Amino acid sequence: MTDEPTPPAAPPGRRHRLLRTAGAAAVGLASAAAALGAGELVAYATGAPTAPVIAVGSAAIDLTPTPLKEYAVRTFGTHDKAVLLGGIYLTMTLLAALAGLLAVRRPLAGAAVFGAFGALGAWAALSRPGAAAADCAPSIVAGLVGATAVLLLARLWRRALSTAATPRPGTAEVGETVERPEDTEAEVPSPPVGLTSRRTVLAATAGTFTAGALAGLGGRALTDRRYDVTAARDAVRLPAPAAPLPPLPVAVHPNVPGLSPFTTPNADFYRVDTALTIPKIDPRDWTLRVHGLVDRPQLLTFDELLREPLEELDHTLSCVSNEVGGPYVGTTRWLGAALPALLRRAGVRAGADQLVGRSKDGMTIGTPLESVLDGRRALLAVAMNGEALPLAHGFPCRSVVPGFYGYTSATKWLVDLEVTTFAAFDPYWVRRGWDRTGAVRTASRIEVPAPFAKVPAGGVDVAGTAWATHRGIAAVEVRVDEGPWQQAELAADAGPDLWRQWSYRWPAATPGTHRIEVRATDATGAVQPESRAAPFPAGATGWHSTVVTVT
Ligand SMILES: Nc1nc2c(c(=O)[nH]1)N[C@H]1C(S)=C(S)[C@@H](COP(=O)(O)O)O[C@H]1N2
Ligand SMILES: [Mo]
Repeated sequence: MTDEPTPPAAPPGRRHRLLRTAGAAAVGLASAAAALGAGELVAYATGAPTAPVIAVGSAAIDLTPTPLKEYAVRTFGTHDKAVLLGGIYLTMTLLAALAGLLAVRRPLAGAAVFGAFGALGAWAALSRPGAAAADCAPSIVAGLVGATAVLLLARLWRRALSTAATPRPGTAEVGETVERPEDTEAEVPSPPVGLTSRRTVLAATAGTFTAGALAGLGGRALTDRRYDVTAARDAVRLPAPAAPLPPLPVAVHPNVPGLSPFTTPNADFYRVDTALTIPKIDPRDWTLRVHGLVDRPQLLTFDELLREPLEELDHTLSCVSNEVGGPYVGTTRWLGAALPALLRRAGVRAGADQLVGRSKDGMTIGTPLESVLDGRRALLAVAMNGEALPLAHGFPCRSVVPGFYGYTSATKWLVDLEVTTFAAFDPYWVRRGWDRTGAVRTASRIEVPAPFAKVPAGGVDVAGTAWATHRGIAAVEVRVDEGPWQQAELAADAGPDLWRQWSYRWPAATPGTHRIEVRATDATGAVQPESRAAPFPAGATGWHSTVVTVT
């Protein structure tokens, strides 16, 4: 046992100041909870995208400069939205605490912070494409509730402090600090001594916080339920295709363990979009407007769309943001109405060269019109892999045009098609510097062996996928440690709109670390270039490689 002296107790003044700071921060946090809770409740009437945090987050996504957005997609992948929302909540927590500190000294200034927040949210909600005037209501109510809460709580707080600062004989409990006059902030005018106890103000602060949190969670749950369309999706009866495709031949897959399946299950299909909340569209309310440079504008309901002769299309969709070797690519069997037939019915006028799809949430995606009409199979898709489109993949209808990255062809939650010109309109991503054509670049990736795998010497199965959507893959080559290129064996060809899987049996003789590289040749004879390009602005280039250890 050491004989240490007991440390001196913290001077009562400092402990008191600490408590006072924490309390003031709590006043700010409770007011913020009340504000957000009120906002979520009002969003029940105006829809989930109008809730303050979602509105601000959506505006933030649209305002994020392209390099930062690329960084976020690269670093956080499909978790980028969770990271953004987490960042917003964290920032708001800090600012709310600061607003509380401000409010106990200058109540009106604290209230003004909440007013400013409300105004920011209102502006964000009104700036969303297709916003209605009422969409600012959740944020305005949130601002007012936050400002009121902080005024009331700060007042209680100041009363409690001044009560404590003026001890009456016998009122201080054992161990309770009695504030000395020099601790009182000079700028705080002493309100009249009331009977407000610390217990009252703590209860009021905690109560406000709890009520706000419950209102927020409850409001969000109610809103989700009110706009839920899963039942409507389950009720969709998909008509049989007019000309069904035969099943894909088994031989499209080299049957190497660990290689991804040829057709991507819906649940594993990559998701890339800017939607913080998935647009909820009831097919009974859905219409598709076709207009612009056409002779006969069209308006289709979902029932009318389903009465069109439906076609199946096996197709590999990929994202321009996919890095070399990356996961943002998938293959599916779409079902939908022929897009070229619909455009012909509308009567495309001479001079038009761009087809712009608009989504319910205001995304705009532009495709070269001549490609849509050049004989390729382009669809207004309603199903993937025999199921109505999953909500995250565009229910009830999206466009699909083989040969183009998603950002120039595959509008999810599609509600409007405009025939126009490239000169007249820049879609969302083009305005942010991306290539306006967005044709898929040839890509290939090694999936087996896994990176840094340890493999026994002998015959090692190397396998992967390659795609040059709408051109098709003619060859895949593999080389080890920059030796001579070897032809990989291509699995069966299911058509140019699909990826092609490949395998190569590598006679791995030398133990140690080896680097395997892959490159593909598309059906035009163009070999994938070695030079690395980042996804921005027209898609990544370069050879994928993987490092393995032979034991
Ligand atoms: N409404 C809407 N449609 C969209 C997008 C979007 O952000 N909003 N992203 C596009 C992009 S960049 C890609 S790669 C594909 C991805 O489709 P998926 O999420 O079904 O895989 O959708 C496209 N369609
Ligand atoms: Mo994309």
